[in-house]
Amino acid sequence: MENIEKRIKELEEEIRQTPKNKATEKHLALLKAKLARLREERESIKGGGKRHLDIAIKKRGDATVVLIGFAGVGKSTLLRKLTRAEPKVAEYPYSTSNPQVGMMEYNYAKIQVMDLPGIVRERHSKEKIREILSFARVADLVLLIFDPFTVSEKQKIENLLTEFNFRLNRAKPLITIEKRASGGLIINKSRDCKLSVEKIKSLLKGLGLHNGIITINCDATEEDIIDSFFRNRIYVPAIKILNKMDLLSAEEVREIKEFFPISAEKGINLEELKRKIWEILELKRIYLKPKGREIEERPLIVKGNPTLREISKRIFGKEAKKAYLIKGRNMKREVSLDYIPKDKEIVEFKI
Ligand SMILES: Nc1nc2c(ncn2[C@@H]2O[C@H](COP(=O)(O)OP(=O)(O)OP(=O)(O)O)[C@@H](O)[C@H]2O)c(=O)[nH]1
Ligand SMILES: [Mg+2]
Repeated sequence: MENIEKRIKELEEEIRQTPKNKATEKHLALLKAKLARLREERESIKGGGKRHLDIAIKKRGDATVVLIGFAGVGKSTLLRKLTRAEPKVAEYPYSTSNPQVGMMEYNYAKIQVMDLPGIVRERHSKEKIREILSFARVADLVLLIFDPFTVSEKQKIENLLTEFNFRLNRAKPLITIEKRASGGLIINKSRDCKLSVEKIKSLLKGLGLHNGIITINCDATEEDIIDSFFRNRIYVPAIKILNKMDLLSAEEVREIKEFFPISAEKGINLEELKRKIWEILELKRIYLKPKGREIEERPLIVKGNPTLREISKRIFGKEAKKAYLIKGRNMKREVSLDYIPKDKEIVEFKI
């Protein structure tokens, strides 16, 4: 372990001291990739260590939203307001020591909300922070909560999340890396990719890959290639929230851009927040009409853009023969099973 630590320090130093220009680009890519590999190795050794929070939380409901933030910003207060859960809320920080969950009902969807212990840099070890954040691996959406006292430190939380492999609000890069036993490195890249073949090869060598096929179908960065190699990165959407907006003037709230302002305690903007959560989660209500009967009262909740074929398999365990959209009384139109229904559409299946 000490040895890895030492090599990491040496590499960091070498990267710092290398001038950044055209001539050194390739070498820097190699060093960066080597560093990423060592860091990964260090994590895998530490990951096997003892656990502090000995609990497991099952994913339930139609989607899971996780609240992350420094201690005392109001995460537990927000959980109480969004769900019927009653976690401890206290004036002193670090009041939540284990993850708490509640279920939020919105548009008939059941959205699991998970409140995590507040992160405190000075008080928590890296291992502890890793452990807290590891609960967010199941998240379909992360809410990064700040208050007026911590908003200037947003970068710290973002850096920690990046360090522990979260990639917020970023699409997964279209890169595949196939390892081979021999044959050297074969690079297939689309026009979008502006990295030179030489640089890509340096990165892969730094990662310890000397034989394989890499296919890049996006405007990839060096980090994207490193990320794709390790395969353990979590691509998840996030909303940055400024809580306790009641403590600020309207003018001050406006100045804090890119944050969604709320007051959990005073209940300000919470309906708007729920709507935003619903939109980002890409949830849809599909109303089913059994043949010859009334439309079912509770819709089926689906995530993303499934086709009618996929939906019929999910509810009947097999593919429907036909599907119809119902538009008002006596208005029934047959649609293809490849049709992707929109929110609130009414569907009748023939099975
Ligand atoms: N003024 C104001 N105070 C709030 C608001 N939301 C929460 N608080 C207060 O902030 C304090 C901390 O709230 P918690 O919900 O316990 O915060 P937490 O983020 O869960 O804290 P830890 O579990 O310690 O990380 C409490 O005194 C809350 O009453 C808000 O919208 N406005
Ligand atoms: Mg709490």
